[in-house]
Amino acid sequence: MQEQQLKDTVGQFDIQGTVASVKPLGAGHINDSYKVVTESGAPDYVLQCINHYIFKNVDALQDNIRRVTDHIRAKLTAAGVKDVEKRVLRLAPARDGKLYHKDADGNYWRILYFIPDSQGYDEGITPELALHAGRAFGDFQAMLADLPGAPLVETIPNFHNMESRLVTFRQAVKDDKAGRLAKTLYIQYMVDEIEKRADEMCKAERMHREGMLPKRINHCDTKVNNVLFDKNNHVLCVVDLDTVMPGYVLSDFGDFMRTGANTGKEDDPDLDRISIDMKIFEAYTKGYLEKAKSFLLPVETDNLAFGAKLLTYMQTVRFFADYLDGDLYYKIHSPEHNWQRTVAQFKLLQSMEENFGEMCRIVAEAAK
Ligand code: GN1
Ligand code: MG
Repeated sequence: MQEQQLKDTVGQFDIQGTVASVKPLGAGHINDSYKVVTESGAPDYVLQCINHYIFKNVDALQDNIRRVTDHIRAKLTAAGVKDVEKRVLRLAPARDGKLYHKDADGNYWRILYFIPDSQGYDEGITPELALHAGRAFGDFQAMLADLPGAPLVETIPNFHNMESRLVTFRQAVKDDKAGRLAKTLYIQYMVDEIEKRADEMCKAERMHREGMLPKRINHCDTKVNNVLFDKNNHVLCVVDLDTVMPGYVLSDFGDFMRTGANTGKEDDPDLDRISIDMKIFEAYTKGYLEKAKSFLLPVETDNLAFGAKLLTYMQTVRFFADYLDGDLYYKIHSPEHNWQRTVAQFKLLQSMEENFGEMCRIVAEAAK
C-alpha cells in the first residue's frame, strides 16, 4: 500500500503530532504492521491492518485488548511503577471513538502507541534474556488472574485446542486442495508421523474435560519476539495481544520454548541447525516458575515440559495443514515456505522428544 494511503488511514485516528512517515515494521505472520513516525515531540505509533480473514470479530478482539491493557496498567500504576507507558501497550482510538477504523475496502485498522527505545529478538537470545522473558510471561499470567467481568472472548475459537487442530488437519489431508499430498513420499511420511503422536498430544483436552486441568488467561502467542526489552536488556513489555484468551498455561510455556529455545530458525532450511537449546529451556523455566509457582497446580507444573512438545507439534500440524490447503493462512515468502516450516518444526519436536527426560527434570528442579 502507498505511503500516502497509509497516512490517510492514520488520519482517521485521534493521535498527537504530525505524521512524518509510515513504514513497514516487523515480521508477523498474520497482520501487517507499520511504524508511524511523527515530527519531534509527539509519540510514535504502530499502525496495523488486522487480518480479518483470521480475526472475524474485530469488536471483540479490540475489546479484549482494551480490557487487558487497562487492567495491567491499573496494576502497574497501583504498584508505583514509574515508566508505565513503556510497560503496557496502549490503543489509540479512532476519531469516531471506536478502537479501530474500517476503510472503504473493508479493511480493519488499529493504532497502538510505539514503545520507544525497545528491541525484540527473533532468535539468538541468551539464557539471561530467557530468564527475564520467563518472569515477564509469568507476571503477565499473574496480573490477569483477577481480570474482572465476563471471560475474554476467544478471538479465534479453539485456537490452541489440539483435538480441533487435528480435525482441521485431517480435513486438509482428505481435501488435498492444492494437490500437494502425492508430491513426495516425505509428505506422506509426515502425515504418518503426525498421526502416530495424535493421541498423546490430545491429552490436555482430555484432562480438561475430566476437570483436572484448568484454563487461565493466557497470552497464546508467547513467541520470543513478542517480548520487548530495553537497551539494557531488561524486559519492558509483552506485546501482540490478539490472542489473549483462556487456555492452558502449558501452551504459553510451550510456545516460548518452541521459538526461543530453538538453536535454528522456525523455518530453518538447514535442519542440522535445529535442536532444543537446553540452556534457554532451563533459564526460561526458572524465570517463569519464580513467578508462577505460587498459583500453579501440580498437574500444570507436571505438564510444562509436555507443553513444549505439544506446541511444537501443534505448529507442525498448523503449518502442514496450511501447506496442504494451498497457503491460505500464513504469509509465505517462497512457494514451499509452509513445507519448510513444517519439516523444521518437526525436527525441533524430535529434538525435544530426545531430551524430554532432561526437560522434565529441569522443570521439577525449578518447581521445588
Ligand atoms: C502467528 O503473527 P504471529 O507471527 O505473531 C500465529 C501463531 C503462530 C505463529 C507461528 C493468530 O503469530 O499462533 O504460533 O504465527 N498467530 C495466529 O510463528 O495464528
Ligand atoms: Mg501474533
